[in-house]
Amino acid sequence: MLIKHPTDIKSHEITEPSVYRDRRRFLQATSGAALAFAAGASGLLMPTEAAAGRKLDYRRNPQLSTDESPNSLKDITRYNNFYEFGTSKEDPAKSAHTLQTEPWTVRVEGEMEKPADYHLEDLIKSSQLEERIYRLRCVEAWSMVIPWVGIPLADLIKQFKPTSRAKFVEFTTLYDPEQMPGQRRAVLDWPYVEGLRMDEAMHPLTMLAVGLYGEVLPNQNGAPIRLVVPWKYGFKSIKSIVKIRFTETMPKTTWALAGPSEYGFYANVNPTLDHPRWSQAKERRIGEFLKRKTLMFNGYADEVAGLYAGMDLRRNF
Ligand SMILES: Nc1nc2c(c(=O)[nH]1)N[C@H]1C(S)=C(S)[C@@H](COP(=O)(O)O)O[C@H]1N2
Ligand SMILES: [Mo]
Repeated sequence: MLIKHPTDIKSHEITEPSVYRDRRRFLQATSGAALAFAAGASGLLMPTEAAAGRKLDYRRNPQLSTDESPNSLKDITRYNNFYEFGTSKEDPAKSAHTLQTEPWTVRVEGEMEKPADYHLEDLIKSSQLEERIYRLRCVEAWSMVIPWVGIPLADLIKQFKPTSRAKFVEFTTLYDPEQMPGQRRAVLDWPYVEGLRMDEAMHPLTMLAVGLYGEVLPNQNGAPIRLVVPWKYGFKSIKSIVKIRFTETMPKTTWALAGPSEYGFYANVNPTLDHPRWSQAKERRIGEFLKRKTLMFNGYADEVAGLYAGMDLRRNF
């Protein structure tokens, strides 16, 4: 991302609408089934069992979903940014199988009542899973539409009871060069860190995703739990989270450290503010030929513009 310009689309990335329609029908038939994480909690699953692809029990949230057609499962799982598994878009799909996602523990600490380690299944069980179809706009000027399954981050934060000193939330990805071979190269300052202001983290659109297309997240998409913040550039949506920390001061985030003039803390999608090396005015929807205009806050301005009232977005980029 730091070094490359928007990459060109390859033929295998073209969306196949027929595949998508079949998938929808399949999901309608199965989405009521209570499966997946309940089984994990009862101890029936061996730690080595591949989790990706297990069906999730969730309810749709059409109010918070775009009615644009989602990209194909193929696009979403074969064109990824996940530098822990390599810097090219094809690397994560090839290499992320070495990540062990069960069992998985998330450390929650910092400015809060009772710092603790949480089993992933317990975090998931504490809230109703929802499907929300969101646009994802990468800072590299491509975009996708993805049907996530996850939990509102606000639900969890309320349970964690942060103190009044908590102004930001910091997220950290697993650091384990054995499982994440990309971490053996110093392309970024590992582990990957991201952060949100508390009001951004509490916004109803912000979610922690544990699935997509109705099934447990594929490793390359950030299994077993990743952030999704649809009005910000894709790099804010940190994958494979092992730590959530409430802080008083603004977290030092990986991309802002790597290139402070190119990537800011806020990283709100903004077509009027170009990246120093390329325009942000347009984007290529993966699977489409012609570019489309990028929308302010990735099209979520009605919902989120108020968070930044009175702020200079050219300075706070
Ligand atoms: N840990 C980690 N999280 C990450 C990244 C990464 O390299 N490492 N890449 C980011 C970028 S640049 C994008 S665009 C999105 C891509 O998410 P997707 O592959 O699920 O579409 O993940 C983000 N989260
Ligand atoms: Mo990105």
